[in-house]
Amino acid sequence: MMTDDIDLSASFGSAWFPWPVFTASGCASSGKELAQFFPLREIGAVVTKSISIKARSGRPTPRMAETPSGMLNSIGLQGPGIDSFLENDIPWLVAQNTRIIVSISGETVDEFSVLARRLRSVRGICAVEVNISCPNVENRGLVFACDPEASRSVIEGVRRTLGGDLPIIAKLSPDVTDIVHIARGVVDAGADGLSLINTLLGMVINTDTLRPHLAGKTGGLSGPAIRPVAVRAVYQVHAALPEVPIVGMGGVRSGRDAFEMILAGASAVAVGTASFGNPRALLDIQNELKSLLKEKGFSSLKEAVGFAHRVDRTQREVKG
Ligand code: RRO
Repeated sequence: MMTDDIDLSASFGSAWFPWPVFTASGCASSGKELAQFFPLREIGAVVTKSISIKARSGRPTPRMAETPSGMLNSIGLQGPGIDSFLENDIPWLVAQNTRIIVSISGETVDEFSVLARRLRSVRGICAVEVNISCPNVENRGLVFACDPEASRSVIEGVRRTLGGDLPIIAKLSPDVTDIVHIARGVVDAGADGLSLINTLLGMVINTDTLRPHLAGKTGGLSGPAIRPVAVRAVYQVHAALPEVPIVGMGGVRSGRDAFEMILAGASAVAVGTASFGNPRALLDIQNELKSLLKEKGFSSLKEAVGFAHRVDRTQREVKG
């Protein structure tokens, strides 16, 4: 259990989180499995698997492939659909006394708004993550986050639907030429924060069968292999939009990795792939991050956010 002698809290719009480590959407479903290993209230938030309007069985198998320092997934938005999610998952999560960020995914701008409308009056939700960057869709035209106009339209629609009720965190793709341009657009459209980054589009070919390993052919690359890409994205976006809070994610598996994200400009960190190997990874990372912050002389996490951008680093350079 963490003590509160150092302020590790993070805010996204009107949502406040006492701890900075969140589940990465898709890697912990609605948290039931992780709850066997630690109380979910001890992490910052559970970010749910992106939910669609209708139940989806996802892509055909195989849906996973190992890669050097990472993995590919081709899940294809498997999930129960919003009705069942609101009936079963949300009440369970509320009972865990944790903070809930609901991730939503639609195939059209309208579908995102429909999902937002369903969430508007649900008690116990802190924020909505708008996943406009799933790589495992029918065609690249559906990856809204690869197109500045499409990204804006989705966020504008969700903002209009939600009014001022719930903070919006837009989840972006690294598979773009200029992520800062996309980030600016969604912030202008009403996003309160950003989740950086979703997985990178990748592929593995099986040299025995001579065919793509994944039934869906391509998949999303996650794990330590993508961490430098994530750190770069967080750094670039924080440099351009220093007031916009970022959930940094991509290959974080230690407190030191999380610290790197914070120094790049993240206000919170999400952990996904690492929890497959170590279900307690989120808590371990949170505890290690806290120790590192103290060791480097920070009295709060906020003080360290974006520290790598500062030119007057002399004091801590002496310490570290
Ligand atoms: O379900 C998925 O295949 C998936 C999603 Br929605 C996403 O946002 N990112 C990813 O790697 N996989």
